[in-house]
Parts: sequence; structure tokens; C-alpha cells
Amino acid sequence: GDLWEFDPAPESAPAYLEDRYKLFIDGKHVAPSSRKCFDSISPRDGKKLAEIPQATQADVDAAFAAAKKAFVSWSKLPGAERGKYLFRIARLLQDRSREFAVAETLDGGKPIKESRDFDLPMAAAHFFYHAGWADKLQYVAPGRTLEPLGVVGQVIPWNFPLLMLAWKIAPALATGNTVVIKPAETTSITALKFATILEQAGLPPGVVNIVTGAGETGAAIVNHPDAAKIAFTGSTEVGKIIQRSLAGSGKKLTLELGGKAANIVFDDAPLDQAVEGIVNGIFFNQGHVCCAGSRLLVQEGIEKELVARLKRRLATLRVGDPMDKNTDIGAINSQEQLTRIKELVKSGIDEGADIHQPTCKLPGNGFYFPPTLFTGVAQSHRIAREEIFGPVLSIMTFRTPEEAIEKANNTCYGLSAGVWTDKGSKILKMAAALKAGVVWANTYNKFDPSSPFGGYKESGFGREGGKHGLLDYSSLR
Ligand code: TXE
Repeated sequence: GDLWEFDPAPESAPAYLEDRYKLFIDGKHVAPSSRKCFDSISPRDGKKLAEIPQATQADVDAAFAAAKKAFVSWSKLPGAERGKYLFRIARLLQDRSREFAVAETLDGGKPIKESRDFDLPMAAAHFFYHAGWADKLQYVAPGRTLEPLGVVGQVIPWNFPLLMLAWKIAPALATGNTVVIKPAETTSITALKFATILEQAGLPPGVVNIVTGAGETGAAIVNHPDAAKIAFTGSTEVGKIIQRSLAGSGKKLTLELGGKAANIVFDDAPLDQAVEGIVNGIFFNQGHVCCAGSRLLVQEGIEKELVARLKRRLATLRVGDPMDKNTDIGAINSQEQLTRIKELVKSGIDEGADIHQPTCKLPGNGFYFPPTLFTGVAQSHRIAREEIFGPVLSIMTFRTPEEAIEKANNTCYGLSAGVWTDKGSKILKMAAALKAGVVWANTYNKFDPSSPFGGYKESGFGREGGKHGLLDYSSLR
């Protein structure tokens, strides 16, 4: 696609960052009322990058008050006018994409080639797509009128900080809502920088308010009486807490939670293509992906051949400094996540699966983990059931399509799945039987703003993207 020559220049990169950030409330950059900050650590080297404000209940209240006030005129603005702001935001993200890509990689650890070629273009695409909808809402549900809900509270995770922010903010604004959003505590920088894009776009004060902090700040948003809707992306554990705490509140809720996707390879699959899809499916963004293809189901006859090819491919992956544009697997987002991955990998070994890791030299500082394969995995193993959210693939086998379906669906999650085969009829059969919000065929990790994304079962409910996503930010009259 649209590649620009990229000089990683790590020395100059911090010029893109501030030492200490402020909250963004009612169009102003404000210090938190507590005057307290916490450190944002770069997983690349374990060093402090910047100070992030710790929002208090009073700050969250101020953000909701600003959003409530702004809703009065924002919701009445003609759709075409709202669309103009969204187009401006999209273009500004493109103009400043280098700066944001560097900040995203330094703060979150993902390879710069991914921030540059995926996160930034996709975030801009999400704003462009929703800008186009803002004046065409009458076509979403013909014969009905879409009404905005009011102030929406949004809480997002650390794996795609800016992209998840775009997924949340763009549809909310297109449909005429105003927003209070909180990024994850380990990756707040691009969200706070995004405030400067809103200023450049001339967005009216209070339409988007950005507060930072950990779980308590998220809970203050979720439980705020002025929130008409909560949109959450994060762990299934916290999703359950939120759903319980909102029971009976009348607030609309959408949850995008964990996953344990099956990537299913039949013996008639194009194997070279499948190997690339499997590698992308599990190692993209260090495996910090809710739809990661973390369970590989291989048809028995080709297991040996496919595993041998995967091992050869793993040895060629470059693990290390995410600011190096040749890096394939960057840094694990935080020390906590690294500990969680190590604990689950240990459980795989203890429960009797066979581990394979290529020999690779990891950087001495920072948080890193090598690409890992497990064979001999049983469905009862923790590594086959729990979301690892790291570069770890659990390989199992099947004989018939029916067995593949049964195994793939044998999980509490249902976000995504992959199918690799030469036969179109098999793809259709599998797609109909797999309990997953997205099923990719002979590809993996393909996204488009027009394509609704969301889960079955404990992966959550509600859809983001497409018409469905707009409906989740509206009430129908
Ligand atoms: O997630 P949390 P964590 C999974 C993944 C990972 C595990 C733990 O398996 O290993 O979850 O990650 C905010 N009320 N996923 O602990 O806590 C929090 O501040 C309201 C998968 O980091 O769910 C952050 O902004 N908000 C997932 C956001 O929730 C609360 C992506 C997500 O953090 C809150 C992330 C509360 N009580 C983790 N407690 C995916 N599938 O995409 C925390 N938060």
C-alpha cells in the first residue's frame, strides 16, 4: 500500500512525546484534580516514557458534564456538518501518521511496520468510512429514524490503542453522540495526543473528552449516571463485571471481549499460503489480538508436514526492537502481560504438551517473548482453553470436518475463525457451522470498516463497523 520511507531514528523519536500529559476535558488540556500522575513505561526497553494524569471521580464528572452540554448542539448539527469534522480528523491522522506510529510503537511495543502500515491507515479509514455515513443515516434502517443516545462512555484496551479509539469514537460521533473515553493505563499516549487532532479539526469543546487512569477510572465512566451507553473492549473478566454492574440501569451496552480462535487447515489447503496465514494469525502484534488464531486445527494427514514448515518459518521471524522496521515480533506490552504469558506457557509444559521455540537472541532490556509452538495439545489443556494474548500457538489435529467444527466450537469464546481449503463448498459449510463473529477463508486478520466485527458467547455482543455498528450507537424511532 501506501508506504513512505521510514527512518526509525529512535534518538529523535521522543521529540514526538511530551514529558507529562494532561486530560482533555471540554476542549481544554487540564491537570487532574488529584495533581497525580503515573508513569507510562516503554516495553521496548522498560524505561519511563512519559507521565500520564490520574483522573479522579471529579474529573470524570467534569468530562460527563462537558459531554452532556456539548450533546445539545452536536446532536442537532446536520449530518453533513458532523461528517466534515470526521473527514478532517481522518486527513489529520494521515498527515501526522509518522508521529503517531512512532508514539504507538514506543508506548505499546508493536513493530513500527505494523503501526505504520496497519494501525494508522486503519484508524484513518475508520474515520473516513464514518464521515461518509454521517449524512446518510436515513439509509441505515429505511423507514425509521436513527436517534443519537446521548453521552457514551467508552473504555478501551492496550493492544490497538489508537485503532480501538477510532473504532469507538468515529461511529459515536457520526450518529450524533458525544463521548467520554478512557484508554488503557499502559497505552494512553496516542489517545492524549489525539486530543491535539481534535483541536486542529476544530471539533466543538466537549464533544470528545479523554480521561486516563486504571480500572477505577473505567468503573467511574461505566457507572456514571449520565452515560446513555457503554462500549467496552477488554478482558472477558472485566466485561462480566461491567455487565453485572449495569444490570437494570437501562444503559445500552456493547462488549468486545476475549477470544480463542481456531484456525482450521484441511489437507487440500494451499500450504505455503496457509503457513503465512497461520504465522500472521498468531504472531501479528505479538499475539495481543482478540481474534488471534491461537488454536491451530490441522487435518491429521498433513500435521507432520505443516508443523515442519511452521518450524522453518518461525526460525526466520525477527524478534526484537519494535522501532527497527525489519522487526516481525516486537515487545510484549507490559511486565504483567509477559508474566501472564510465561505462566500459561509453563502450564502447557506441565500439562504435557511439547514446546518448540526457535533460538533467537532477545534484547536484554524490555519485555520480550519468542514465538512459540505447542504440539501434542489436548483440548483440556489450559493453553487450548484460555486466551494467552501472546505469541503462542497451540496445535491440535482433526480427521473430519465434523470433528473440526466440534473442536473449533468447544470454547467459551466465539470471536473469529479461519478455514484453509481448496474447496468452496467446504468453506461455506464451515462458515455456517462455526460459532464465530468472523470467519476468514484462505486468509486471516483482514479488516474493513464496512465489515461488522463482534462476538458470540463470552466474546461479547454488539458489532463495531458497518451498518450494525451505527445501530449500536442509536435508538430507532
Ligand atoms: O485487561 P482489562 P488487562 C485479555 C487478555 C489479557 C487479559 C488481561 O487475555 O491477557 O485480558 O488484560 C479497563 N471497570 N484482554 O488486565 O483489565 C482498563 O483500565 C471498567 C483481551 O489489561 O480488561 C483498560 O482500559 N474498566 C482484550 C480496559 O479495561 C476497567 C484486550 C481493558 O483492561 C475495569 C485486553 C473496571 N472494573 C485484554 N477494570 C481483547 N480481547 O481485545 C479495568 N478496566
